[in-house]
Amino acid sequence: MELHQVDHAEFPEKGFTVVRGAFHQKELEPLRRRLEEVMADLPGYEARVAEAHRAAEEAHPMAGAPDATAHLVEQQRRLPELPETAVGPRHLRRHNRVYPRRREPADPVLMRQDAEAARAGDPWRTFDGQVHSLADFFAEFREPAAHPIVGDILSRVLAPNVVLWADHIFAKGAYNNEPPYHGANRYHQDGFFQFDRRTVTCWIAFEAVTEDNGPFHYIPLSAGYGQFDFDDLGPDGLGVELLDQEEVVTLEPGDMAVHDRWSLHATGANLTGSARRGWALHYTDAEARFGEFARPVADATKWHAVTEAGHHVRYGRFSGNLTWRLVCGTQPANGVNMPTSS
Ligand SMILES: O=C(O)CCC(=O)C(=O)O
Repeated sequence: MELHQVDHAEFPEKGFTVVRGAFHQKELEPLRRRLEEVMADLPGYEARVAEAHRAAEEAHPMAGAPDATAHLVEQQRRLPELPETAVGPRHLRRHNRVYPRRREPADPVLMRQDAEAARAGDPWRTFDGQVHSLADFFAEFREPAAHPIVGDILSRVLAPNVVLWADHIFAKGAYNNEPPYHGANRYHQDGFFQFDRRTVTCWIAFEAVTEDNGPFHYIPLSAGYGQFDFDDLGPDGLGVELLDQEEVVTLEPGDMAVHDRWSLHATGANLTGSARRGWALHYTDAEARFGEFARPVADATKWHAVTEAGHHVRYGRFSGNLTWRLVCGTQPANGVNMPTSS
């Protein structure tokens, strides 16, 4: 396994790249401060987001809509009971999921001591999870989401006209050992089946991402694989011949990892005593249509609506951010932000 410094000229071949030093430490300071406030009352913030989504869902009911994620939730629920096997020396597998193996086993004593110490101090140290839709609620996040450096890379690797449709923080607490992958995040493709055009994710590091605290693992597109159903890698999973081509990417604070929706990626566990956080921003081509395009269904746009207020409702549930903001180019006359005629 080698560490690579990649370059965006390689994006079409590899499906990922890193923009080194995309943001200065000073530029990230207002975001960090806002995050501390959000974390000081996370339930309050989550209730605010849920209320905004509920209001949009109630205004646009979709009676009889199927639950498009039920099968994934069910698979996830059963996973911890299923046996774990090795795939080569550095990966493990449970059922149809494959993930990086921890380099060292979790130490329960260390974890307990740290959790006790953290309770009175930094809440991020004990938080494994996500915080959603910050760009909807805070200018500190809205502005960098559409920063010229972000628009520049997206116009080169995605499309001339691009919208931000979702954003969230991914956090791994100190010594994280979250089941069912022991603190790792399993190999998956972002997929985003709700678009008929490409999407790209930008992930901005708040802390240095090292080999020890949850680095990205990418399998370049050029390794040769198809499209999966998100993290369902099928009965054969990923073989060692693909996993041997994995590249481990580390980041400095302010670096931005960028990947395509069909790039297979995972992250490792956090073996250190400090939190590791990144801000993931999901962008799509503003000319995309909103529907069920990457899975074969008879009527791809059934159960998908863009309301007059510009909210996106999918299978009766709110989808992505409240506002799908244009970050580069111009808003096309058709495409993903155009209200659905009813
Ligand atoms: O931060 C992580 O652990 C996962 C990030 C990820 O999978 C993504 O941004 O697509």
